[in-house]
Amino acid sequence: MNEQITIYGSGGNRAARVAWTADELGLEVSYRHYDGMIGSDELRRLHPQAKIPAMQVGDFVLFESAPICQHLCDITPGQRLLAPQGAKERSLHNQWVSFAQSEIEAYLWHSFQLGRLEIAKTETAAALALNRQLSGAGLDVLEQHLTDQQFILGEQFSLTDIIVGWTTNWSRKSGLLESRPALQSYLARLFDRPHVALTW
Ligand SMILES: N[C@@H](CCC(=O)N[C@@H](CS)C(=O)NCC(=O)O)C(=O)O
Repeated sequence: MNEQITIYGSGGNRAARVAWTADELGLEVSYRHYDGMIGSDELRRLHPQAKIPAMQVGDFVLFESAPICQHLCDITPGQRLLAPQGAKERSLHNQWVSFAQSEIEAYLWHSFQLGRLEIAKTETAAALALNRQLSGAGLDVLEQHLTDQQFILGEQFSLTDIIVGWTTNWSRKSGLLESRPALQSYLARLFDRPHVALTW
């Protein structure tokens, strides 16, 4: 691979998914991040909402953390993180990524946004409680799924764990894993990996 891969964003946010994927793949990428980058005109040229992460390779631009990670796997010969297009495992990967983002992460994100509002906590309490309940229902599915297997797709670590693991870790930070021991053990396994980019 001869074209420089530039990732916009770094740290424990969703850019961590991309950094972790690149490290697992042994890919050399460069990172661009500075105070004020989110929302900037420079970033808006890559991402219509000027959010992170985004990726640029020559004149090819991609945003959304999961597709960026998937692209990095797809362009890496011999990689073992993600099954090829058309394989059943690839569709299962898509299923769990979609599930984690829509049934768990969306509610965590909404609660985070409510926390940013300058209105009294009492005014957001009902919405926060509903978000806890709905994200909890998604987490219960993951908890059950991981009761008798090590990783999301079975016994082998995969890209699915990088993406869903990030959501699981945010759930932990949001106090949602206290009664979910299988997910706590799952996170411990992820934190044991040498390239882990999740933050405690
Ligand atoms: N679904 C997007 C979410 C992107 C996103 O919301 N990124 C956050 C950082 S984790 C961001 O840039 N937020 C800026 C803001 O909220 O103003 C992805 O997975 O990449």
